[in-house]
Amino acid sequence: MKMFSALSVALLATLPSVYAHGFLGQIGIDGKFYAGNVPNNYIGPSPIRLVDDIGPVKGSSNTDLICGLSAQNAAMVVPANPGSTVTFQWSGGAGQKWPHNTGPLMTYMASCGSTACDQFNATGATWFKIDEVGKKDASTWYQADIMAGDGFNVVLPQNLAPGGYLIRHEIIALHLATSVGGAEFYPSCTQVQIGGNGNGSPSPTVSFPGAYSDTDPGIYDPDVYNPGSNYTFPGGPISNLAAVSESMVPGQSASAAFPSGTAVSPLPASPTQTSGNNSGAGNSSASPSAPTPTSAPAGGVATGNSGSCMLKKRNTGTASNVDKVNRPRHYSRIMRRIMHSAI
Ligand SMILES: *[C@@H]1O[C@H](CO)[C@@H](O)[C@H](O)[C@H]1NC(C)=O
Ligand SMILES: *[C@@H]1O[C@H](CO)[C@@H](O)[C@H](O)[C@H]1NC(C)=O
Ligand SMILES: *[C@@H]1O[C@H](CO)[C@@H](O)[C@H](O)[C@H]1NC(C)=O
Ligand SMILES: *[C@@H]1O[C@H](CO)[C@@H](O)[C@H](O)[C@H]1NC(C)=O
Ligand SMILES: [Cu+2]
Repeated sequence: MKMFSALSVALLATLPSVYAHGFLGQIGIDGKFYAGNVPNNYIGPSPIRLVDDIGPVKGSSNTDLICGLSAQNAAMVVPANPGSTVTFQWSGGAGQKWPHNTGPLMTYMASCGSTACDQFNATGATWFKIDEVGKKDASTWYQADIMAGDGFNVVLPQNLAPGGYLIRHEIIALHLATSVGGAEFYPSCTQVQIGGNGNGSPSPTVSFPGAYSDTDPGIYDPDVYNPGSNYTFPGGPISNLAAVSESMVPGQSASAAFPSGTAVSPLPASPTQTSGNNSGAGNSSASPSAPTPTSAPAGGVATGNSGSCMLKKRNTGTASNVDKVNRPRHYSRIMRRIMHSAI
């Protein structure tokens, strides 16, 4: 065993970039931050539903598309309001930044109805899209900023009716989307209790699974690496209850406290977004208040190098479910063996 560990360490050291898909490491609401639990390593109460692996959900009919891999209800339901600034901080797993840079970020919400959100079974929930961002220019996606460690802010719709909601914030990683079934879905669900006195009734709504098809142009995308290509978001248009705005925000390490007064810059409207109608996108007159967070708990993003992602076969049924980012096949096999032994 000792020999094998030494070998593992040596191999790990020689491989360019190892590990990692990722998960929503923490969420901030008006500057108050809550850790997400590290998959398979419950730490303590969180409003983010616990997934059991950092690997992707594969396949548009997978029921894990609702809230992530084998998602379990979270213990906390945290307060928010119409117009609250919600900050999503993605992590690539322990000590890693989010590893992907290709594909959209989309945010949906669903009412928990008369059920407390920590008890709410999201199967059959009625979702409405509040936000989506894709490419920032011809060849760069906003997701690249997430990979660089940034957080992402969404200002919640102004006319949300009070009550319990799930916020389903999702990254679709499209680096393998040139094959049908290649897209990697990373949904997350956060349980919030919306206050205020809004009375909006969302329309249109979608269900998960159901909103996506494996052959949607924004999910199977042979042109994904073509700089001139326009991206078509899946999941239908943004609902009447659109986010007020969205923006990138500098990310923080898991160990550092979130400083107050973090700069926020609203995103410019993307010239390449071709579907949906986010009237909030690029609204530069909107100036969401800078977060003044309290703490940055465990499970958040790290400041280490980004890695390409690795290896885990989950919930497949389609080809190309394994990431093969610049890595010879035999490395993958060796690494899979090591990961299984080492963890
Ligand atoms: C949620 O509802 C679905 C469909 O009714 C059911 O299959 C599933 O077991 C339920 N989940 C839980 C945790 O009760
Ligand atoms: C993308 O959309 C822009 C704006 O509508 C258009 O000018 C351009 O021709 C489109 N590009 C492609 C490759 O379709
Ligand atoms: C987008 O939404 C705005 C505000 O609701 C509306 O005025 C505009 O017509 C919409 N544009 C499209 C293309 O739907
Ligand atoms: C832009 O945001 C400001 C401030 O939130 C709001 O008053 C204005 O109506 C918005 N404009 C559009 C086009 O959404
Ligand atoms: Cu991945």
